[in-house]
Amino acid sequence: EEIIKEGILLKMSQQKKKISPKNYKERLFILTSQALSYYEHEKGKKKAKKGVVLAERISCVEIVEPEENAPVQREFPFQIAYDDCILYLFANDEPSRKDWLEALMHVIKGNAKLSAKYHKGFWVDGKFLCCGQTMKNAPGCIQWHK
Ligand code: 4IP
Repeated sequence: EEIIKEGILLKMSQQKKKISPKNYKERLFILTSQALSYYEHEKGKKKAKKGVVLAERISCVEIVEPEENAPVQREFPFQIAYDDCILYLFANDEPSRKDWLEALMHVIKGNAKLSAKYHKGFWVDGKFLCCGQTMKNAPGCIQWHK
């Protein structure tokens, strides 16, 4: 499978379980036309696979409003919404975030069910900072200009 984009990004734990910790891990991300996969790495060298998001399941890719007083490594967040999950990733700078969003858009543009709306804010402590909804899969609150 041809690699469209590859690079190291910080990710927030997806907190799929109620008791999941909220933490941040640096992972090597690899995007193909089929999927976004992430791996542990050692100085950029690919190690164990930690997860995968299938391209066809993705409904939205957009920036997120950074948290207040975000540490430098979390100033450029973006989100990948799929199934009932949101994967939050953090680029090093604005150009890198823009590149990732463009590459992801390219891969998902043909998807049948891209969302009309999304959430500008993070989902933290059981609710969205933007709209206060408490379900992680709550419909987006503002228009997504794809
Ligand atoms: C883990 O924390 C890692 O952050 C996982 O990320 C994450 O899985 C887990 O979230 C979280 O519990 P510990 O390493 O402290 O156990 P990674 O897979 O990149 O190592 P995700 O789903 O974010 O990949 P849960 O909710 O999936 O358990």
